[in-house]
Amino acid sequence: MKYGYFDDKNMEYVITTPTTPLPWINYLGSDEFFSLISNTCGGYSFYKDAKLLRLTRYRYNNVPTDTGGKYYYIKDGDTVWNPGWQPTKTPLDSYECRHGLGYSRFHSSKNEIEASLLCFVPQKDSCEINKLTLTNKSNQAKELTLFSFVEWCLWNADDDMKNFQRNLSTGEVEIEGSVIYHKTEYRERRNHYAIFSVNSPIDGFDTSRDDFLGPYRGFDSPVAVESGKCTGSIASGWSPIASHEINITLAPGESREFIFLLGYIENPKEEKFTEPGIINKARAYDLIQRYQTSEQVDKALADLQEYWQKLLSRYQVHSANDKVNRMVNIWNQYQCMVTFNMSRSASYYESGIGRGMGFRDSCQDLLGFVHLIPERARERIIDIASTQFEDGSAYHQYQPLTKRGNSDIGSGFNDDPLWLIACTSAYVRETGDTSILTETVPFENDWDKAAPLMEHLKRSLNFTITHKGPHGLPLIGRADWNDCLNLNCFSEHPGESFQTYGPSEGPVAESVFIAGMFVKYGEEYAQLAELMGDHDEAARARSEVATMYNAVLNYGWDGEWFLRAYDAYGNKVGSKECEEGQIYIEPQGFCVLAGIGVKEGLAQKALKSVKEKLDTKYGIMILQPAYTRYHLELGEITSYPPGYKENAGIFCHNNPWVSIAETVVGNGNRAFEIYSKTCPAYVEEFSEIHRTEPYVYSQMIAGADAPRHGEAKNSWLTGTAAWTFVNISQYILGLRPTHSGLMIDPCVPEGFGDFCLERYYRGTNYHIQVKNPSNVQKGVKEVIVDGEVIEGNIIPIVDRKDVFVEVIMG
Ligand code: BGC
Ligand code: IFM
Repeated sequence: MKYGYFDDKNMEYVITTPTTPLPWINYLGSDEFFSLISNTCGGYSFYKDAKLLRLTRYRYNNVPTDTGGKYYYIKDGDTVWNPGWQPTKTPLDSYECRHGLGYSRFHSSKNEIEASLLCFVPQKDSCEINKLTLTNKSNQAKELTLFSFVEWCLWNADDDMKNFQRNLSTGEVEIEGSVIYHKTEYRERRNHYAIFSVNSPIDGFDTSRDDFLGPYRGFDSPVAVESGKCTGSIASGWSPIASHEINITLAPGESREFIFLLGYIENPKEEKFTEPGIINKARAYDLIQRYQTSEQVDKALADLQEYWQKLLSRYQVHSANDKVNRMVNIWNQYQCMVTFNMSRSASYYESGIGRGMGFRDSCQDLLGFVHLIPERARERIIDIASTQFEDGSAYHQYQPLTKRGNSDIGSGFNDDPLWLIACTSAYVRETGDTSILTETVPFENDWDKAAPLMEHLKRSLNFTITHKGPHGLPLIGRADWNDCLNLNCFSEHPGESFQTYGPSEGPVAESVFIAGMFVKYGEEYAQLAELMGDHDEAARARSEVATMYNAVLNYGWDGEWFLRAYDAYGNKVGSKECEEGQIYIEPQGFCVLAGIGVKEGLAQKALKSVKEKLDTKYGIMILQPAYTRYHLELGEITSYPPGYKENAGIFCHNNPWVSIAETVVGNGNRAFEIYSKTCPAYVEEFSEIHRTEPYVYSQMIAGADAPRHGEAKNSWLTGTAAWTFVNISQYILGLRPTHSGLMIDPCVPEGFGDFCLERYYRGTNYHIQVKNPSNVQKGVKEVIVDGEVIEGNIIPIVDRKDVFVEVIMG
């Protein structure tokens, strides 16, 4: 069952009922000012950092769900309704929500009044624009009262939820004309404030939540709205809000438009404070002036749409498969941008106050983003590397505003260092910009400890080399990619369970997954060393890779599949010898995509085992059999009920690894089958089971052991976005950036047909036509570049604006 449909022409998902199984959200903003907005106008806004600079309040865990947002109440006689249905939930005569790229639109109607609400964050300004148009479709004049509503968050969203003894006394506002200023904290030299304004005269306002709502009332029944009149309250402590009241008369057929603006204003550091508590409004005036008219707003929206069009044009496919086209050309790339911006900080499943930017997460997000805005990817790599420790290990997370490592969480996830090689390699293959490798980057944000980025990568590599266990496999530390596989949590060092031990000192848990990563990214590191002319270093890395490869073959193979790990006692994890958790997906996917066991015939076996033991109609599960009881020696993974999350859920993130692995062994049918099982455009058909947004990936789908098999959770912020884009764009459609050009090596299902790719790469537009006359799954017979047949399948880098390529598979 569907709750809407894709409008590919407008690059929108159109939701046709407000009662979707879960809130279906969109992200507004792509640089510094962001808003989350649901299909019923729920959500919140923040500047740069969802924890530290939160503009509006949102309550997770609320009942009913998704309460709190930017609301417009329309009072038409005794009827009060909202264009987004919530919070009054007055039944609407019509409703539609269109989530587009960086904007959302609502069209709804009630009693012959039509409302159209457009919400977006313009490109260049730190604000969200809400343009509301009301039209009288009846043949009588209508008297309406419009009320706007936002609830301010007192900036630090974490403190805002906890520190009531202080916060209920700090709130301050100011009103001037139609502009409501939120000034809490201004007097303590924060030098920032927020505004909520409208481009028309107002007939009233409220800034105290209690006065607007009335005692014991919720957002669904504000007393001010019910009585048709704001109270003119000036918030002093408690909970400041901003609400405008506008009385409107609409003649039959008449429309009126209102432009609301929620803005963040920060005075530059060097600017002296005026009197305490007196804000400098000049910047607010300036900002408001830029969005006074419909023309200004329409122009800003058109600029935003053009921006997206241009960005997405960097990779486009035209094939006979509409679902692939839609995901590749629009939604998958869009989600990659959102994950790049948010990492794992703010979604409807990440509260914005918990996790900031993940080291591992951000490195992976970059793999799906780097072709869009390489300059921002470059900056991000430097930021991430700046949090690395001198020994190559890394803070697991950092805060976006301060860009400092999070010492509460610390380090010890032993896969982290290698992801830095992965993203740097992707960046250099995309751009050819080797200058990043010589750029001086601090360790732990301390410029007294700084070294060229290439040295950071070397330390990443060496961290694995110097942290191996008795089987010559990498020590897992606190965990590897699988955060919940905590093999050292039961150790000889109670109370110190999160340390990374050397083999002689204590626990010896080892990870086959990190070994797979080392083989892949060790080779990519060697290529970077070669680019830098350091052939000895490349040879050293390759010899370490060969050693690791052999360690995997000797100690990481279980007979029919790759082992997952050795626990702290040296016992196998993910082996047929185990009672539960006999096979895990991660090493099958990663070892094979790294090329391990392909020539030995083990890769094919491992993939066969995945199909037999882990596959379901909704995707591939992370492990089987699910753990039915808690295992102290395995940690958090066994804390989940069977079928959820890391305990046998379908962890979407590693499905593309297996799909890529299938392309490595040339199995296009299976690679595509895996791709399509979790692909939103396919999953849309059964949205009532899947429940999360059908236009983006979720982190997890409940596995076969779960009562709600097929139900997804944790939509939007997941490495699935980047890895799926890598899979479909680079491996299935097969266009892969290398240091010497674009490799074309598709691996498609039978019957996929011919297709075209448009790719902007290193200053050139490549127009690539792939023909598959013999309907093969893999294999390139001929590549013709601007009329000339070339050797091999790497389309060279040229100094021309356009290059036309014909590729014949066979
Ligand atoms: C959570 C896991 C989650 C992981 C993500 C853990 O603390 O319990 O469920 O997947 O963090 O980093
Ligand atoms: O790898 C992690 C990721 O960093 C955060 N989400 C869960 C994944 C698997 O544990």
